[in-house]
Amino acid sequence: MESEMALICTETSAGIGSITLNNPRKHNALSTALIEEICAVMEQMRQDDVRVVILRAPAGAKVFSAGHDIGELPTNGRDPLTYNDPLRLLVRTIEHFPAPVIAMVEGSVWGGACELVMSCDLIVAAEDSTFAITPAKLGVPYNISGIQRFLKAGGMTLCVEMLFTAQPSSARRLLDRGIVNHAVPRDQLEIVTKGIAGQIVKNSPLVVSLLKEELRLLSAAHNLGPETFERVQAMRREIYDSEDYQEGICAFHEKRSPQFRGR
Ligand code: YXS
Repeated sequence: MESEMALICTETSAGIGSITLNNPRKHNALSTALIEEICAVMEQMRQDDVRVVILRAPAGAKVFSAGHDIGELPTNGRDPLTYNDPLRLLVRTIEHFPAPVIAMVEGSVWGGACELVMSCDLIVAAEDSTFAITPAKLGVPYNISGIQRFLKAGGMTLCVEMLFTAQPSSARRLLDRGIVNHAVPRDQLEIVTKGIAGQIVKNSPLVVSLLKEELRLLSAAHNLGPETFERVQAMRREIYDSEDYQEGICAFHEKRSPQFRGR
């Protein structure tokens, strides 16, 4: 069964649900509208007892997703990445979905879309795809649970370099670091992904769902104490109240490099 919403395409067949990001005009930027469509269709797939979900971009996509919709980042002194930010709701929806979600990645992945992909249970990537975590380039004070997710997926060494440089890393490098499950030629991407999905669908959905929740709970790193959390939030507030944050977003819209002044 196929259906077409404004910003995504979906299909469900033989227990496998497929969600294709389809807003090429904005390179699948993770706008509130696009995220609401994904969450709505995942709720339907949950009710339909779908046993695996594949999250993908159209075949041949140059950009998998350009990340958070920069036009939706608030510039009036509000926290740009609060608990109820749409992207945060989406990564929690994926992590709490009662069946595995596989990110089938081709093209370039930017910013919050890297967190989206890393919140999935498995990642099958085209070997020429790239991943760039960009808060430092845009002046965005990324939120704690997002950094924890990157750290859990990639480990400190790679995270430090990807976060501090904001430069793209290859799927092959992420494969070497165990972030990506498979890095394959583009023309193998769909067959490898659907092969894995097909193996999962044959297994007990109750056990697979239990395993997913057990793994999520056991892998959750230790949580910060309240005082530490508040201290980091105060540090983040200084940044989203800063001139540099305004400059990062303004520079993107003016299509120029930002001139950060550290204030
Ligand atoms: O100028 P028009 O109206 O045609 O629109 C352009 C871009 O402004 C728009 N667009 C976006 N709009 C909102 N949010 C975005 N993330 C975004 N990315 C792109 O799409 C139209 C075509 O883009 P254009 O002309 O740049 O295409 P291109 O082929 O030359 O370059 C493709 C990209 C993806 C390399 C380029 O668009 C780009 O660098 N996009 C921004 C990638 C990025 O830094 N994303 C991080 C978003 S912020 C985020 O995720 C977190 C908050 S954080 O930064 O903390 O990680």
